[in-house]
Amino acid sequence: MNRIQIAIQKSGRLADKSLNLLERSGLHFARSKDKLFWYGRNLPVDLLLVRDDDIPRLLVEGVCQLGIVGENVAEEKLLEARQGRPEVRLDSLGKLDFGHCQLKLAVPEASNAKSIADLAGKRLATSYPQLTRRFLDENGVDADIVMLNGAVEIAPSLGTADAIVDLVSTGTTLRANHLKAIEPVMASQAALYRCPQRLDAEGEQLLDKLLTRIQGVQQAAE
Ligand code: PRT
Ligand code: ZN
Repeated sequence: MNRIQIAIQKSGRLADKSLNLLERSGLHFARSKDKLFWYGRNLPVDLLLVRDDDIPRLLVEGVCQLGIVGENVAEEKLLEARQGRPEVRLDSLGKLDFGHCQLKLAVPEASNAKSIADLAGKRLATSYPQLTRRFLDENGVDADIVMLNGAVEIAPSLGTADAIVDLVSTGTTLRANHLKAIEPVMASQAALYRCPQRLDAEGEQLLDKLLTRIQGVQQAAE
């Protein structure tokens, strides 16, 4: 049978907890310091260490069969992929109870805006243009989206945006930049996803076994 590849974040907020969950589920890998690929020692299951943004595509294309990524990233990338290919899917196998955060709409402390409706015709800076567009559409509001890959929270003080849609966990970053959250856009946490393609019988059996083990570790932690 073919080996199963699991994609996790190489470094960042989800990296350690993702690896830890897999190791506690009984997977042992031959670690290599710089490489992106760790070979599975005890099961035909290997690890791919990548940027979180790449994980949804690796799954959609079936390069990896399992992946751990924030729901915010999975949903954003899925909406993006669906523009060209409406049939694209990504199957969630469950939330993992770490990496909790909220995508929120925030405005300068001095702003009078109370909701998204007050931002009609304004500019919203975000790294999540798809989720932001969907939020605008759901609320029947038209506004311009300014896509930024980083430093979104300084856009209002630079004058490049009137509001931001960004991830918040403690709220420290918003406060430090004299911003206040006015509406939640999406709650997110790390989740386990699988590729939409069906594997051969042996592969599906191995996926089931892994899932059972991961759920066991999750329940033990509760
Ligand atoms: O290099 P790579 O592309 O893999 O990593 P990355 O820099 O894109 O992502 P990373 O490691 O920062 O975040 C990975 C995932 O962690 C995110 O996609 C979320 O699912 C989750 N997560 C949880 C967060 C936060 N909490 C979070 N607070 N991601 C980012 N933040 C940032 C936020 O963007 C803001 O700048 O932290 C700041 C706000 O934090 P507070 O505590 O000040 O509110
Ligand atoms: Zn990223």
